[in-house]
Amino acid sequence: MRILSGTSLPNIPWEDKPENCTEPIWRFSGNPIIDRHGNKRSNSVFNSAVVPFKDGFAGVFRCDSRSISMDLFAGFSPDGYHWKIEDEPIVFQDAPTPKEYRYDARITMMDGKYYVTWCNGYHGPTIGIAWTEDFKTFHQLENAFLPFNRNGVLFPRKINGMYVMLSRPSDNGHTPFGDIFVSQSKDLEFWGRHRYLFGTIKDDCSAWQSTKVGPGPAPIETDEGWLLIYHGVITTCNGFVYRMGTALLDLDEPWKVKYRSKDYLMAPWELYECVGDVPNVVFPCAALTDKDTGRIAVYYGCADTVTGLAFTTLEELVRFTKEHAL
Ligand code: BMA
Repeated sequence: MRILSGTSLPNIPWEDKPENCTEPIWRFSGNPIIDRHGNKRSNSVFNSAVVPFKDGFAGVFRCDSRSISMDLFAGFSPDGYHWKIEDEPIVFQDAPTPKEYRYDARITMMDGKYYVTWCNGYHGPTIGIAWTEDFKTFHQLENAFLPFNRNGVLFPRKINGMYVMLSRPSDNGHTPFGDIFVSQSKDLEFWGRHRYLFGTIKDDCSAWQSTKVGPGPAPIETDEGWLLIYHGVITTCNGFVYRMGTALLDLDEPWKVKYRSKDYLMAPWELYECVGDVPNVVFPCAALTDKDTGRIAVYYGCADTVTGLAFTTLEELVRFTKEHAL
């Protein structure tokens, strides 16, 4: 079992699995790694993306302000645990549409550039795309889709000559539905060949993903297929509850699902995941990988308030996905 994309990352944040742990993924003992006071005016820091950058790490962070506006901020870290987030939001160059709100970034490394995708306000939520080489200057491209759409996530390489992106068409509110689609583009501007990937499971064989599902971090290329970590939502008498699941997709035709988890991978169990501005949310947006060891570090938003880190391996996730498949 091997990770095919990405690089060696000997400095990946890591803690060994605790001896008494029987889960396929385990939380960093120092969680949350970023509290709500991540920068000068932040009310909360969550649903953020990080990547290896130079000798350390860089990221694009969702910091909701104390007036409760949503925007994206660059941040840097020497070790992946301690983050310095800028106080001023990212200014996107050549933005094709006026700035409204921005949230829930993902970052994909491709052809020496870092591509950022996020939920971009334009008469409702849609998918914004930009690229940067230094996390200082960001060049914005056209929005990928018509509103309403959320959770735009790029694959880390072209597939059969095409850029490929996952997304989740939505509504202009708190969307009580949602299936994942795969779209293709020759130039990162015009998107088409939309294919259905997978949707909700309505019966109680997998009720944690009965309301909506959405892609998380950029898919990880492995010799078992594209490994996708995603979020699944159920509607309860207390509102939505967000959990994580996994799937393995065909490498050449990534709209074909090989396996998809029936049980959830991770659920809001810890206090900082259950108590916050939006209770009971774990929302994965980034995964660092080390090609040599198969180690994976997942960054996820906790209760729409703080940022958590969890550890797993390729072997754990593939075994989990296959053994607990639908
Ligand atoms: C979604 C987005 C996410 C958020 C989630 C739970 O619609 O707003 O940013 O984490 O709801 O509140």
